[in-house]
Amino acid sequence: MECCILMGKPNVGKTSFFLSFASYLGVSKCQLCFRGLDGELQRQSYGMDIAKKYFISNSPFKTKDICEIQLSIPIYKGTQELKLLDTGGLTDGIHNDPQVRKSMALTIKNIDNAKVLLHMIDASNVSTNQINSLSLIDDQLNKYGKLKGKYCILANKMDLNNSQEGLKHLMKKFPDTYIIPVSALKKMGFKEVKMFVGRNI
Ligand SMILES: Nc1nc2c(ncn2[C@@H]2O[C@H](COP(=O)(O)OP(=O)(O)OP(=O)(O)O)[C@@H](O)[C@H]2O)c(=O)[nH]1
Ligand SMILES: [Mg+2]
Repeated sequence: MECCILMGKPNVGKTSFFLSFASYLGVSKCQLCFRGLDGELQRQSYGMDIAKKYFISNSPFKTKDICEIQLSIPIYKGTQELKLLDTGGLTDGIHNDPQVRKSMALTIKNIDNAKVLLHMIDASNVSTNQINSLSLIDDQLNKYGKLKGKYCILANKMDLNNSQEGLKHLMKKFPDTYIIPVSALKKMGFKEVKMFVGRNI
């Protein structure tokens, strides 16, 4: 089964989008598969609300494993099954925590195997100097994504005040990339993401 992967800096909202988008596509109870660095797969079932409570956090590096969910997405002649992958956040340079370094290595390995790449950026924080602000790793992901092809940017947190400014900045910085404004919190922009994934998977 083909994979679509969510990638980006920590705290940009990847897990929030992962769970909200799955519930938008009709998943009410999620069978999550966690794959650790040793490659071993663990399956667990959660109600969406419990999953949101356990796996979304305001502190960075909450997600360290690769988390999978199976989805069905409308395509031209019917529906297509795919795996959506949530990943640990990536940062610039070499992180001092070995667990975080392992998580980043796992993310990069999975990006390489995925067919569709969704690069999430926090539009409310592009010009600040926080863990989830736009930085060098975003340039690198953009370069890689464009080379690979089936790639777009999800500008998340569009429900926040300063995100419109952030979106303008992203459009200027990445003029030749398809950018979809979304809000994982308010389920905004999900139709466009569904169409993009459906076209490219
Ligand atoms: N206002 C707003 N907040 C959001 C949105 N999406 C996520 N957040 C908040 O951003 C914070 C980080 O969300 P996560 O989904 O855990 O982010 P992540 O990218 O998975 O982070 P890591 O697992 O650490 O890499 C949480 O406090 C979320 O509630 C959004 O669309 N709007
Ligand atoms: Mg996460």
